[in-house]
This record gives sequence, structure tokens and C-alpha cells, in this order.
Amino acid sequence: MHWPDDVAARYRAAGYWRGETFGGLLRDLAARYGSRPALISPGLPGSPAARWTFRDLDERADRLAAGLHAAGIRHGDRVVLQLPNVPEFHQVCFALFRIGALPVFALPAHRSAEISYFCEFTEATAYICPDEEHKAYAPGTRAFTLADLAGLSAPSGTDPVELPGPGPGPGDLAFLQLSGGSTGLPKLIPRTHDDYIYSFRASAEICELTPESVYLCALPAAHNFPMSSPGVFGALSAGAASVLAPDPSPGTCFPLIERERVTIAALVPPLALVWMDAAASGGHDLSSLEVLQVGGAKFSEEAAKRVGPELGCTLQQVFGMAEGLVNYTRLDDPEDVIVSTQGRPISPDDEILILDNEGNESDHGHLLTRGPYTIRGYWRADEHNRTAFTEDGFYRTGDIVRRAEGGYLVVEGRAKDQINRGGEKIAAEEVENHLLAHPAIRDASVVAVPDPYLGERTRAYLICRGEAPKKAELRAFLRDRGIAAFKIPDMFEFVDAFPQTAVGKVSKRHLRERT
Ligand code: AMP
Ligand code: DBH
Repeated sequence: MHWPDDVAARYRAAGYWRGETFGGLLRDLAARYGSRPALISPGLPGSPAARWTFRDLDERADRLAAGLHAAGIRHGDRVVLQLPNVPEFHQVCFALFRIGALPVFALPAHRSAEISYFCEFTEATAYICPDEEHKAYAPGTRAFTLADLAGLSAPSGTDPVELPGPGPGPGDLAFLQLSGGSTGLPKLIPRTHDDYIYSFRASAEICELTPESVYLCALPAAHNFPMSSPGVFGALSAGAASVLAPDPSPGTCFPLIERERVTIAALVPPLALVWMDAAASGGHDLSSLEVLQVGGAKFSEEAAKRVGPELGCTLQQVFGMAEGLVNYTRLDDPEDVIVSTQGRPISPDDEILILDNEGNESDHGHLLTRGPYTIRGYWRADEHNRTAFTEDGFYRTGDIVRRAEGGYLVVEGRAKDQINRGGEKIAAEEVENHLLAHPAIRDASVVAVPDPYLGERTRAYLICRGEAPKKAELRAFLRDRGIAAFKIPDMFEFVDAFPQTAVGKVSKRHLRERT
């Protein structure tokens, strides 16, 4: 599922794909920015407080690559990676990139159901996790904790070990990213060195990062937004420092912003609301903050208007997807564009196709896209790919958008069967399948209901066999199935039947309107 040769040649000729790999990129950055800070962390259990320079990161990645290679991790292997926001996360990424093994990015919220699925589906040779307790999530896979990694690394001061064989090439896969999904099982997104490096380098330019910038990674580092839009990778590519926040609360982040003079941070909409409320009560000097990026879910215009006055910085809206396409409002855009649109694409070669319900081109409707950093297919998902992509390679995003002046996009809704719970994506079908495993449940339909704080919450409509189970019992049942807590429905409602569409399918539209 690669780009056709002629298209790839065009992306190279245009200078988007420069033939770089992550391993080489970090080597170049270390040569250029050696003693400048790259990763700053206040520390978490298993990971001491850290202030790593570019050279530290480069050397630590090398030493860990040698250790992981000695432990049997090889070029082409898949390694499920689940770590919180600690510098070891990036050290592991670069170590695996150098070996040519593919990290599979799990989120800290994932539990046994998700982790065991990733390990099995990708036939992972290892699972990297914070501590011993996590090992139970992947009983059949060799696990390495943070403590294990520390023991594996070659001692400091040793010469970098030459890894045998050719390293990965720029067109090779670098990692598998997660899709929010709309089907029963999460889909994996194959990203190459060339395409991903282009996306974050161009993002760093759009965000005007310089070596003096300080990026705050407050969302989970494995998520595509804080990883690449411009995220920690974009910051590294610009010679800028990243501060890794253990959690995104104002109580954790405001002191970090003040102490490290953070210039740019990225949040999902509900957190932006929490930050604005907390800033109003004062107590911290946030004056270094120049840009607040908000994305992952629709940011209301009313809330967007408050960012400038209440946080004293420029808002940047970001509408992106791990499959590729990322849109940004530009820092010098007029205020009304910044507060009322979700931005425009990174690249002049991002192709935007908007189709109405009849499949005709329009300025309002289903968003499809193709371009130099948008995948042409999910990993090992031939059947799903036949519907998720058009024959000529456009990705069907499932988003409903309107084209505004200047090619800016406004997100107006969604056609995919997904709940966007404050930026956390939930595939309805995945949760329905877990509910259907309960002996008292005959049928389940999970839909989004509007929520003033999260944007959307999850409601499960259930048809029971006989007596309805208690809601607390259902929650415990889902927890015991080992799914991430954010996927457990906020509300359950028991009904005798589901409303039907004209062709006899469950009408989720009618269920949504039933609130
Ligand atoms: P994923 O494919 O899991 O990476 O999730 C990407 C999806 O998140 C997009 O297709 C949109 O549905 C949603 N999304 C991301 N950013 C925004 C935004 N700024 N406004 C509205 N929806 C967004
Ligand atoms: O929601 C997303 O997946 C997302 C949002 C903003 C994303 O992947 C991105 C920017 O790169």
C-alpha cells in the first residue's frame, strides 16, 4: 500500500521527501545542536528527572539500540511501545528506528484488551511498558519495563556499536501509529521515514519554531498530535527543547511553563477550557507562552475567542489525523480565521476533495484527501482498505467539512461511526462488541451525545434478554474485559427496540436525536 512510483518521484522532486531517516536525522541534529537541551522531564516513577541534550539523546539511543539488538530485536520486528511522557519514550523510538524495528504506538490508557490485540495482530517480538504490573497485559510477549531498559543499555562512554546489516531506508516503514478507528478492531497506520519527517519538519516551519522555542508535550507523547504537529519530533527537528509533562493538568503544567519558559503547547479542547479557567485564578507566570495549539476535536468559536485574552497567547487550531493530513491556522492569520476555522493543509500538494452525498464535488460534504504524508492504506487490512480509500488513493476521512475562503476547512460533523470524546476517539463497533459479550445483552448501539465540556460523551442503548443488568455491573464487566477506561460508556439506556432506517438498519441518527 505504497504511493505509486511516479507520485513518489514527484514528492521527491518537490523536496518533500529528502531521503532522510530518523536515525540519520538525530545524528545530524546532535552534530548541530549538541549541547542544547532536547528533552526536559520532571521525572515519574521509574524515570528520574532529566535534562537531556541533543547529544545525550543521540548517544542514549545508540546505547539502547545496541542493548535491544543484543536482546534479539531485529530489523522489521514490531515492538509495542506503551510509556508515559518520559524521555525514555523518545530514546526507545530512536533506538528502534536505528535498528529498523517498528514501534507500535499504544496509549498509556490502553489496557489488556488493546495491548494484547496489538501484540498479537502485529506479531510483536517485544512489549515495552512502564512497570511489572503492565506485563500482565501481554502474557505471550516478551516485555521490557523502564527498569529493564536501564539495565539493557550499553554503559555510557562505550563506543557506539555498529548494528549489523543495512539500516532502514527513507522509504521504509518507521512505525505503526494507531487510528481512532470506526470498526470493531483498531487499524494500524504505516508511516515511512520520508513521509513523517516531511510532515513534522513542515509543521515546525508553520509553527515558526526556532532553537529558542520550548515545546510543552502535555498530551500523551504517543499521540500523533504531540508527536508530529509539530510535536516533540518537530521541536527536535528545529533544535528546540521539549518539556515532557507527566499529565496535562494546570497544576502540573503551569509550574513547568513558568520554570522552563515554555513558548508553545498543544491541547485538546476540554483541556484548553480547564487551562483558561485555571489561568483566571492567577498564581503562575505564563507570559512566555506565545502559541496555544488546540486540536483533536472541534473547538467551539466561543471558546476559541477566549484564548487570546485569557491566556495572552495566539491560538492555533489544528485539525489532523494520524493517517496523514494536518491543517493549521497560521500564526499571522486574521482573528476571525483563527477562531472560526480549523486551518488549511500543510502542503501545497495536499489534495482536498469534498464530495456531497451523491459523490459530486462540492464545498460542503465528505472530506477525502491524498498527499505526500497521507497513507494509501492501513497495515494488513486489505478488505477495510477497499472502502476506506478510493481506487485512486484518496483517504476517506469520515469527516464532514465546509471549504471556507482561502482553502481553509471548517469541520461540521462526521460520517464515521465514532465518538470523539474530547479528542479521545472511540469506535462505536468496538464497544458494542464488548457489550454483546455480556450474557444479558441481546443488542447494543453506541452513539455520541453532545456535552458542553467534552464536546461529546458516549451513550449505549441496550436491548436485554430478560432483566436488565445494573449499570454499575455493566461498567465493571467492561473494565474486566480490559478496555481503556475512556471507552466505557458514560450512560446506559435500556430500550425494547432500536429505531430503524428505511432499509432496516439501526438508525444511529435517530438514537442520537433521542437525548
Ligand atoms: P485519528 O484518525 O484517530 O487520528 O483521528 C483524527 C480525527 O480527529 C479526524 O478525522 C477528525 O474526526 C478529528 N479531529 C482532529 N482534529 C480536529 C479538529 N480540530 N476539529 C474537529 N475534529 C478534529
Ligand atoms: O486528532 C488527531 O488525530 C490529530 C489532531 C491534531 C492529529 O493526528 C494531529 C493533529 O496530527
